[in-house]
Amino acid sequence: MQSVTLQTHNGVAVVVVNNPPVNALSWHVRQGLQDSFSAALADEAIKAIVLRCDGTTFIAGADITEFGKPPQGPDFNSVLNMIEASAKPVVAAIHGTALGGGLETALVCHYRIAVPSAKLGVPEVKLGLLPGAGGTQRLPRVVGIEAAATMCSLGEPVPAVKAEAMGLVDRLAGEESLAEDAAAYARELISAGPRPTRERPVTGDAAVIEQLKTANARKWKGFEAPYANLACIEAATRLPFEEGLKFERTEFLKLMGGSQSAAQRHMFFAERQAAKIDGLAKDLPLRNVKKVGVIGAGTMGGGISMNFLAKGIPVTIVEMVQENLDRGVGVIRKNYETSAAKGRFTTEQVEGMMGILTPSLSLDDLADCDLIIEAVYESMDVKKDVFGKLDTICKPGAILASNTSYLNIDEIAASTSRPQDVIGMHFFSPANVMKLLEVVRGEKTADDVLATAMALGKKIGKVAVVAGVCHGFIGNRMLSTRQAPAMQLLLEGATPAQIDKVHTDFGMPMGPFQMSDLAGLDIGWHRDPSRIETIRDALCAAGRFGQKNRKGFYDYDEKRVGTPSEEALSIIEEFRATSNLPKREISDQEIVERTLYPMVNEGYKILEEGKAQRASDIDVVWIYGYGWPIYRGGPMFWGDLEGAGKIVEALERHGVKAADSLKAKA
Ligand code: T1G
Repeated sequence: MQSVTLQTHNGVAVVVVNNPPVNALSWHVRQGLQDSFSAALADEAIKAIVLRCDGTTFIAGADITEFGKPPQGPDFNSVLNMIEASAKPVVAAIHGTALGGGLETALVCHYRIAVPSAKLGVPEVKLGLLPGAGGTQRLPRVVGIEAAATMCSLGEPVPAVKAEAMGLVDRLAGEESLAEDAAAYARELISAGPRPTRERPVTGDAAVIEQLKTANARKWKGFEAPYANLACIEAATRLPFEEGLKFERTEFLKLMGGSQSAAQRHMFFAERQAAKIDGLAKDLPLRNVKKVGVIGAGTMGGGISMNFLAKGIPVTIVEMVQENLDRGVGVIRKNYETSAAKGRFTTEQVEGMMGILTPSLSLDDLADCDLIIEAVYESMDVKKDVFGKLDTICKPGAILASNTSYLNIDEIAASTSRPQDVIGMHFFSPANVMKLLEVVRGEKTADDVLATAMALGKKIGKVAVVAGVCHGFIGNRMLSTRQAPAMQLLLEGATPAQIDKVHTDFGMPMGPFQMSDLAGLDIGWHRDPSRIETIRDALCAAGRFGQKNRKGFYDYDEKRVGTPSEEALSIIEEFRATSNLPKREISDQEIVERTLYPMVNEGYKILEEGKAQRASDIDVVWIYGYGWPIYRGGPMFWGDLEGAGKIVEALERHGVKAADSLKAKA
């Protein structure tokens, strides 16, 4: 199949790229562009050239699958320089998403025409990269420093209408007449005189560069690429074009050769791979979910409901007590109104979403729902009781899902006469914010139920991952392997702040003790202050429950900002003394080995037991469920970078049994 074809219509050449699914600039596309433009430039009869794409989108970037492999086909920059040097006007006709190398290709065309629905952007920063084909030098010359710096460092696309206002697009085409409008525009340009060249001046105020750094300091903590992008923009403000290109090239190669880009590119594909269910026919008919029932209007039930309402899917939310139902509905409205105040929704949209929420005090009102998700108290007895009732109430074919975070889905399914319709849909708190959804496949879960839950997860904006039935599924099971050693390290002399700092320096949003304070130390506490068997017991006995009452491992101010607590440290010290363990200096490296390596080890066990489909799914769970720094690529990717041998040696030195598959890798 020809990736690029050249057609000519009375004096105007049309170069058409056709490389599904996103017209990536694979080597054969670059070859085709080079051949087609050479031919068009050499043909006297051709007076102007249009570059456009078949399929759903204009070129969406370099072919990421080619990175890290030996280069093939013509060099991207040489193809771009040929286009830009053309003596004949070249028009880029844009639809879909002109991204990365795609936008860079459009930038070397002299003019750009786009349909209103198109988007243009340079998302390379999200891959730990920067536009490496002149984008950081051409953009500031077309749209000015402010827009170029923002586009490159944040990586968000710009809608065509805004792009036209910014001068990134010269003309808007009819939504259905791009090809014709582009050809007409090209014909117009034949006699339009000199074309814009790369030597345009860079305009705008470079102050935006520091402003972006200040505004995004937290978000960019640990990341290299945003700063490299801004360095290139800054270079464009003071270097001649050719020098700027060289600067950009150097910065690009630094990023391309680094571990952060490798990690973020790994995650680009990992996130897409997670949506695939091995062994299932791709076109399996899904169950139609038009109406959702949610049981429980607490934090989870409310958050879960919001995901569906925001996508226009009606929800019936059921509580047992009017007061709890009213509170839950009130929290949903308040959350939407808060988002509306930030401009995320209009008030009409808020009313629209609230309008398709039906509060109820009776499970019977779930009879016509296609999917019911229970988010009731985390007790097997309670869940079995609820599923038993659902079995009699819900219509045949309804999907019965539990939001349990670790209980056995098979056991829950056994309390119904339809285990094939039972599945786990484990949302992460806050459920309307966190992107991860663990879809827990029971022994008897039907394939179409699994496929429907995964597709629905994507539809409501989640990153869904298939998990097998085991205690804690994937994420919480690995999390628990970190908690015990973290507590043990306190007994041996480390402080909560030291251990948490190792984790936040690593790039986690918070460490084990900050997380415990957030969740609440009294979760699962036996409530007997005289029974003190663990450090948590000791803290709870002293009334230190965590953020909820502003004292846990840390003290918290009214903004919930934590600071080390003398009282907590003395309680820990007192408890530590009863364990007659000698107090010793503990290195940060030992904390990594004893709290992060066991998580990698557990990931290998999860794969051995078939509770995750692939290692990259485990990475997806940790990045989208727990905020693992994406520039490290997830626990399994990071474990490979650390080295299996190094991990096995450390685990065994600390008395932890290494998984067979991890040892085999070592
Ligand atoms: N290269 C290779 N494959 C790609 C690809 C790419 N750039 N983009 C998407 N795919 C695959 C993807 O893996 C999936 O494969 C299928 O296409 C559909 O993707 C020099 C160095 C364009 C908005 O970062 O943002 O240019 O799973 O599921 O939801 O300066 O894909 O079907 O086998 O995402 O409709 C810069 C990345 C590259 C854009 C479409 N460009 N892509 O979204 O489909 S670096 C990007 C996207 C660069 C230059 C630099 C999205 C999309 P499969 P999809 P979608």
